[in-house]
Amino acid sequence: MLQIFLRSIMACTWVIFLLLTIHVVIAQTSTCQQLSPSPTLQKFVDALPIPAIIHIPIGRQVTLGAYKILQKLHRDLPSTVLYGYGSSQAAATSPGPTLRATQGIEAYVRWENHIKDDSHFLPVDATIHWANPKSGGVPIVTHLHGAEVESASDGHPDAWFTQRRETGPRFVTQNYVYANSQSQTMLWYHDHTVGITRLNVYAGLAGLYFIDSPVAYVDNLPSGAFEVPLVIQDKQFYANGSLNFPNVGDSPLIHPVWCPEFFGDTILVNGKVWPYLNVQPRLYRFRILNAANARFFVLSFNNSALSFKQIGTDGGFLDKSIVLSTLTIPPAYRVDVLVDFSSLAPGTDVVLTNSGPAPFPSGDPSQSPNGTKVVMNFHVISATKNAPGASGSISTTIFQPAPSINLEKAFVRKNLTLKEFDDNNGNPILILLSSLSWTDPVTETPSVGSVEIWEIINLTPDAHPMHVHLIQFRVLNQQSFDQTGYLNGSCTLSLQFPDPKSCFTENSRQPDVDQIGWKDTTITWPSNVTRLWIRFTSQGGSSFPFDATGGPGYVWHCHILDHEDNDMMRPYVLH
Ligand SMILES: *[C@@H]1O[C@H](CO)[C@@H](O)[C@H](O)[C@H]1NC(C)=O
Ligand SMILES: *[C@@H]1O[C@H](CO)[C@@H](O)[C@H](O)[C@H]1NC(C)=O
Ligand SMILES: *[C@@H]1O[C@H](CO)[C@@H](O)[C@H](O)[C@H]1NC(C)=O
Ligand SMILES: *[C@@H]1O[C@H](CO)[C@@H](O)[C@H](O)[C@H]1NC(C)=O
Ligand SMILES: *[C@@H]1O[C@H](CO)[C@@H](O)[C@H](O)[C@H]1NC(C)=O
Ligand SMILES: *[C@@H]1O[C@H](CO)[C@@H](O)[C@H](O)[C@H]1NC(C)=O
Ligand SMILES: [Cu+2]
Repeated sequence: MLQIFLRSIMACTWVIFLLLTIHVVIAQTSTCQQLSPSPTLQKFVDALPIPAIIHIPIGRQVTLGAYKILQKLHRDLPSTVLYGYGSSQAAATSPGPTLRATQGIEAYVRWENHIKDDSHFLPVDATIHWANPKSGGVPIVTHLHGAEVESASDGHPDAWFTQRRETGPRFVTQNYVYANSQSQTMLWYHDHTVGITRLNVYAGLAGLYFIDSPVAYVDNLPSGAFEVPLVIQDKQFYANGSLNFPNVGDSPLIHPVWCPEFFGDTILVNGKVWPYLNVQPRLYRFRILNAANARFFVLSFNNSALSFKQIGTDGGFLDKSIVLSTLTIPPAYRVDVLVDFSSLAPGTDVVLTNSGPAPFPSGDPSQSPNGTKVVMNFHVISATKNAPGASGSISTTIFQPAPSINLEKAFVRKNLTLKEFDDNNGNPILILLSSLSWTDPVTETPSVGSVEIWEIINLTPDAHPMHVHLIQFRVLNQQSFDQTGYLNGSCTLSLQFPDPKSCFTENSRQPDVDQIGWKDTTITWPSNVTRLWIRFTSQGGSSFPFDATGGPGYVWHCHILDHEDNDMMRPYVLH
């Protein structure tokens, strides 16, 4: 299949001179990443905004459109052109409004495209397989990340549509139905258009979606003003406020525009640059989302009196809470944490810091300038009221029991490699799953109700946050192997450690703390096999309340958006 891909690009004669080699050395500093620095902006001068909330009414459709907007992202930065979601042009924001649905009750959302631009305001790379509408305009299609949903409503990358009413080859409808048949949790919606997801999300097309449970699983959890969503992103700006994004690739003969990973020098939370939040000396619940294109955040406080008590992850509550001093949050992860400010005197400032290397985990210091090490400030003020949840007395025991995992009947998919292909200078030109490109025939065809183990074999130097649509999975384990030996054929992954012919260098290990619980996205570490336990049923084990075999099908992909756009995505369909 790779040969087919190569044959198709060989049609361009200049590529013949190109030798594709597997990445063995760290790529030289890329030209992609030498953007002019953002203007200097004072930190903690803007209050943290909270996106507007839309409660999806039972039985009635909500309409959300994508619009071109101007938004003030910092006190001293001129307004920025963005694409945002909203129920009208005037209401559109980035992040978009937070949708709140009820567990067990279908929600109806009509997605519209009101972006009238002739072409994208960010640089499209036409050498990447992308939507490329004949009549121009900006295609969009919205995916609800982590949702248990029929595929016609999943935001398939080829189900895009433009303001000019052109539609992609797998378009079915703009009227989506969300089953809300999974656990209570925080999902997020974002654009998923083939080949320009990185541009549409960077332009602003993302927002939160809660599935609220009528049952309180845990008593005394902070709510209302004390339950705060934090959507974290990195961006880079020109002095005039416009978004800066790479427009010359590292391998310009192959991809004139595309860059392997975008890292911005400025951190935004809920659409404001380095904001502050006034907090009372009490317990808070933060619902954190990493909505960055490629940056992994590793969060901590600059005050050892504080820690994170993690109670939930992508797919809902954890089995039991975990106290952590750092939170590792790759792109698309959600983390549900409690933070107790009650020991801090009014007037205290606590900074939420980031020490995540970029790229992850090797780290190129030039991609983590000082500004990226600061996320936001919490300014402690006097307590004004004593609402429920003010104390730290939250249960630490079972929140949501783990499923019983029976491996006997599980089908094991062994060939799911992540592989990077570089040019002569060691610059990545594409990264593939199972050495297949997006347009190759479907190879993952699980049956409804079956259980599979997906063994993801990372043959690249980077960690990739892998995401599977439709289901919540569990990370079973992970296991290091000798990548060089595997690639030169001197050992095999079909034999287990400690066989001398085995590439494995250890027994399998338990998931890392960021991989525990119900996940729809997980880190897959370099030179590791990461095994996912996937049950193709509703999260609780019963059947899907919709036909999961119909419609355009689903996808699985890397959630570094620059990778996803350049073929690190594969279709999958259920039977
Ligand atoms: C903002 O500045 C950049 C860099 O100088 C320029 O390319 C861009 O056209 C400007 N945008 C606007 C809206 O003026
Ligand atoms: C954390 O940073 C804030 C803002 O710079 C500062 O006021 C505070 O003293 C720092 N906390 C500690 C414990 O150093
Ligand atoms: C970044 O922060 C370090 C440590 O605080 C400081 O030494 C360095 O000068 C800063 N770099 C820039 C470019 O401001
Ligand atoms: C994995 O790929 C190898 C070589 O292409 C093939 O022989 C094997 O059958 C594949 N295994 C699975 C489980 O698909
Ligand atoms: C496998 O992943 C772990 C993190 O879980 C990492 O520390 C280790 O270095 C990786 N193994 C190899 C061989 O790189
Ligand atoms: C293959 O890689 C291993 C390292 O794992 C090395 O020891 C061995 O010499 C290599 N063999 C060849 C033929 O390159
Ligand atoms: Cu990736």
